[in-house]
Amino acid sequence: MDKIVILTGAGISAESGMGTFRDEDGLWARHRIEDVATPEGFARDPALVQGFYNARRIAAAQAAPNAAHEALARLETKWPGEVVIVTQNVDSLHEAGGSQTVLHMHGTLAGALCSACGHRWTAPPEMSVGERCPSCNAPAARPDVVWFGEIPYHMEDIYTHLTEADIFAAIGTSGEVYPAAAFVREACAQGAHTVELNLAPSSVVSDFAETRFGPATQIVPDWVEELLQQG
Ligand code: BV8
Ligand code: ZN
Repeated sequence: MDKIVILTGAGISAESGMGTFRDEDGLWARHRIEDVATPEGFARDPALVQGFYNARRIAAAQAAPNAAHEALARLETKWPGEVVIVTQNVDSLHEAGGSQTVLHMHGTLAGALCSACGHRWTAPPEMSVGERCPSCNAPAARPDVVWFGEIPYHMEDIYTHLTEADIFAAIGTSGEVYPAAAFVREACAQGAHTVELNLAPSSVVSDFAETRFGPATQIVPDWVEELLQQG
């Protein structure tokens, strides 16, 4: 039975009130990427970076999954084949919407990581500068997110899923960040049918066989219902 692999980005969480990155009022409009989403930026100004992630962690904890998250959970439950979500998002809205198989390639706001010993634990709502690691006690705690220049998580599993995909969909992502933006080419090279569901054409829209434009809370449930009708 057909395997469906779905890449999601900030756009799927936009209607849950979460900021996107590159839309005009997006997160990056207020911060330079280099200052808040790189290891160098964290070393330079840990208070700015912890503050940036604390604000997003608190906002994410108060956000609710939207009809697009819930439609993907319905697809996973009702589709006879495997459904895998690979998300660039660091919020937990896919899980809150009922999805079981979610790979967070850029990490999660809910996670904390010790840069001294590699220990991982559930982050407090707000992390402070010099937060101590519960395992080695070093003042080396950081958000467990993947910054620019760092290796994304689950890459081996993701490439395996891409080789096995019969359908590859990208939802709510601008196709600006690699290696995620190149997943469609991997899937296409393996014969998958590729579809982009987005508010506006992404930077890699020409790599997709099919495109559907509109707000995710409208076009994702429609797409899922059509798939489930086909069976
Ligand atoms: C790596 C951290 C090596 C957590 C993030 C030059 C050329 C090419 C690549 C590079 C280069 N120089 C450097 C690189 C590599 C670099 C990169 O890609 N840079 C870019 C800027 C050029 N990448 C890396 O460093 C990555 N690591 O490459 O390691 C490697 C390579 C291969 C294999 C192994 C190792 C690490 C990248 C991770 C960076 N961390 N986040 C956090 O703070 O969140 S990236 C950040 O951007 C978020 O994770 C976010 O998810 C991600 C992508 O953004 P989008 O999700 O797409 O969001 P965006 O705002 O851009 O777009 C929103 C879209 O939604 C829009 O299209 C909009 O139209 C749409 N939308 C809006 N509203 C709605 C909607 N759609 C539907 N409905 C709506 N209502
Ligand atoms: Zn430690």
